[in-house]
Amino acid sequence: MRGGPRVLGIVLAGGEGKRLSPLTQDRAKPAVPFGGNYRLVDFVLSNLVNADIRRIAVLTQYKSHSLDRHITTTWRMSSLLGSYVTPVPAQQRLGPRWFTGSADAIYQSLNLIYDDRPDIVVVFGADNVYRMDPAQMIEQHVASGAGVTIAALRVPRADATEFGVIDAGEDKKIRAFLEKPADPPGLPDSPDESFVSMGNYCFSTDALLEALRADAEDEDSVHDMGGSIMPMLVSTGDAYVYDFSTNVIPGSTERDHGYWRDVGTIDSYYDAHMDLVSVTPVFNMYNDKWPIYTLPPQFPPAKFVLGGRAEESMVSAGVILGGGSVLGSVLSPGVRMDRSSRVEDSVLMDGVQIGEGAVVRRAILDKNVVVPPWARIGVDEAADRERYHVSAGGITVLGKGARAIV
Ligand code: ADQ
Repeated sequence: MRGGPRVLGIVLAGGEGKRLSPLTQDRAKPAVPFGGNYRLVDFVLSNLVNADIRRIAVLTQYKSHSLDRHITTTWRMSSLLGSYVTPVPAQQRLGPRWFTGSADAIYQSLNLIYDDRPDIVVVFGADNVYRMDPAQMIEQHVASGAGVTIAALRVPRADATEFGVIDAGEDKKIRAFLEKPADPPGLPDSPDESFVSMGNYCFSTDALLEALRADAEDEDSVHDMGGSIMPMLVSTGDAYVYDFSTNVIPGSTERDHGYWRDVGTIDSYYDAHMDLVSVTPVFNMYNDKWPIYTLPPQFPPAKFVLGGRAEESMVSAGVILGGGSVLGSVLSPGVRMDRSSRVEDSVLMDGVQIGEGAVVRRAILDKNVVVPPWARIGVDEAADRERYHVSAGGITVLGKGARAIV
């Protein structure tokens, strides 16, 4: 942030993302492709970079190869200007053990903070789809003198069991923080909603260092940001809440104001894509006043021949529709479709091939999946359940490189 405090960004990107399996079978959750061209981690990195936070460490651990490759190729910054986005793998700096939790990931990487000497450290998760201007949260943090400020939003109370639930006063001071409670408390003005943490934190450097050191000495701790560090800082009266609904994004409208999605399950990941291809999506990927950056592969433009057509869909570069038809779907770079094939309400990742006469409905096909001629996916749910992964919501998923059965 120009002229303001010196800010270091730490992005927690070591999550395993079990509930997104098979999409996370051989990649970390932040590396899961999204919206044709992007990976999930591009959202948080774009948010930070758009706010002029350009010194960022991305802490990785689980199956990090494709995440690491994506960050080093896409997010190369000019070191001449003192900017960097660097993936930091778990290095066992403090002995022969991997990160035991997200707080331990930062504790084991404290050298990054010592080297950078920031005034403020923003610690953000890497798994969510949203636009946020972190500078507005930092401004509140500095003005309040808090040790930590936690970004939060309202969700239906029934969904709050998956989150850190916050009870805050009018003065924004957090009175209680319950990590993933079985019975989340509702809000006084809205009993069916809870105020939950987005997993994005803004720390004064000293408060972060002190909390991490105390946590490291506690043998009973699970060394988790939400499970250990937040309750500790709340108990010392040092934690404040930042209400995400007050965050203003240039070019955003009433429709997508406050949009934030945890795409942690196949069904939520699928629904977020169906929103993108709807006629009036809630989330506007095309808002170029707050761009979401990535580096798409080099491909010629999409090509439609032999009657190939697409409606209500996003079609990336390098796609060739050689006679097939597409409705309500996202086609990533390099997808091929042959004569008389049909794809509806589906997400096709890079290099998927759809053979002549094949039908694909309500499906997610990971990279390089091959659907041979006349195969059927998403047509007979019982048959799909025997052959493929089918989500609770009935979405058929084929993992990377799989070949559909005819
Ligand atoms: P969860 O998302 O369940 O809850 P977690 O699994 O720790 O928490 O993931 C948070 C972020 O940390 C993710 O970006 C993940 O990739 C990363 N991460 C997890 N383990 C890591 C490790 N060992 N090393 C590096 N990175 C790691 C959290 C908070 C809740 C909050 C929700 C909002 O704990 O309070 O409500 O995020 O989604």
